[in-house]
Amino acid sequence: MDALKQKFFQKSSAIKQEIKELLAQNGNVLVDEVKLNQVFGGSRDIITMLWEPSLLDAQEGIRFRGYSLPELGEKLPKGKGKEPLPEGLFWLMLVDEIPTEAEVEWLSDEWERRSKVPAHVFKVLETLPAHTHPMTQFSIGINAMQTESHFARRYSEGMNKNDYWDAVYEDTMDLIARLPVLAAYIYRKTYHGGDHIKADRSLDWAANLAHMLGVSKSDDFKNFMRLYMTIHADHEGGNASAHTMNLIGSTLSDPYLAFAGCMNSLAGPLHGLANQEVIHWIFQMLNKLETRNPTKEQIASYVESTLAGGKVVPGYGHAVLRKPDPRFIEQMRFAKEYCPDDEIVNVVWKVYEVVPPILQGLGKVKNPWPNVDAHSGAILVHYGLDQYSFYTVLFGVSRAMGVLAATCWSRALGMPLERPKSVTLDWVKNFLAEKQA
Ligand code: HAX
Repeated sequence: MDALKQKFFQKSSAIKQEIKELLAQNGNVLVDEVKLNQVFGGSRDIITMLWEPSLLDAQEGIRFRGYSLPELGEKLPKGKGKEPLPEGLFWLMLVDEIPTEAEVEWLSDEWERRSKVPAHVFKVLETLPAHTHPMTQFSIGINAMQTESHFARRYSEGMNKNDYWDAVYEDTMDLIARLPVLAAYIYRKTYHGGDHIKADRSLDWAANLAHMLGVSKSDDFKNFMRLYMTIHADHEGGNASAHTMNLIGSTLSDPYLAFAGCMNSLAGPLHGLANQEVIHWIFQMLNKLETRNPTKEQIASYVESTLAGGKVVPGYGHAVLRKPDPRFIEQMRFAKEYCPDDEIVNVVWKVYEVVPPILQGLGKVKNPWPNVDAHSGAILVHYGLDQYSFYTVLFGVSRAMGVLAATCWSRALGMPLERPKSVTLDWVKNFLAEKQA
């Protein structure tokens, strides 16, 4: 058993026991109450799930095992690069420890060792029409890889429930290892006529993805990919994609099937697809205004026309956050260092000055500030990755780390089938009538 797996087993066994004792004493303690507004309003804020890798604070933003993004920037190993390695974040999310440089190097090698995608997956992708959206291809590719699931095979052979964590750990490691290869294959197939680039075994996980995409040979792009993969990795458990993962996983569907579902959820424009929508919206605006350097007044009038058209301003707002997203700020920090003069990056910064007061003025938007998706596209365009339909795939590769780490925990802790309660409108009316009586 590898050292990470052993560490995870020891920690999760101890915490399983701790939870048992905690619930024996406190199982009936009330942690929340549900209002009708929440029943009709997308279940906002209702506490219903345990999710170990990260926790989101409405004001502060995301913390991974207690660490903010700037803190992670200081503490996580950086290997040969200048930004924290996502391998280190995965280690932290899984076992709640900041790894050493040597541990992270081991994980890079381990993922490289597990990275072979079976040939039939590529064959399946080749049968799809050329215009198939990259997220659809990604989801189909993940489903096609399910033939390799340790969990599915061992379950069908009668696996003991005490061993679920072991099979899920193996699937987690394989899947994370293979996703960059799958993503790069989809990118090169869709936009570069199938001119694929071989992995560079000397590179870490994110840098190798940057290499296989083949849009820029610069070390800066590798650094951006390391940062990108780190900041998108997890956003607690209630967001749509993570929750989908949790829900599907709770049926003991294997991690491949659950992760494909997770990606289908990420592919919605109110969620992960917003990163594609943002850059699409920016280029539409620049084309309409026939300038690459719009004034704030021009941007404001374009925002107004978006709203008047009954559409949302992509990249702005959030279901939980009430401040500018620290993931946006981290990307801004990167862009200020690496590409401060890029014209699209500068448009993103100008949009940041213009949009919040307009959304605030509507009086209904709870969070007028930018989210993670408002910035990423401009930096990708800077490095030559301007096929924005591909952007959510990159988000998905990163998100695998958080949701799969959480799935390891769910199976190790023996979490049951997820099954919240729904009601009908008649039920609500009767409930209110009885309450009044
Ligand atoms: N532009 C215009 N209107 C917006 C808005 C925006 N960016 N954000 C919210 N609103 C509107 C809502 O559509 C809603 O209007 P109605 O009452 O007319 O339906 C009203 O303001 C209240 O919404 P809210 O409570 O502030 O926001 P929600 O929790 O309902 O929704 C969303 C959160 C992220 C879906 C929303 O802010 C939005 O649509 N933003 C734009 C799309 C986007 O950037 N999504 C990515 C979010 C982050 C993420 O998941 N990344 O992957």
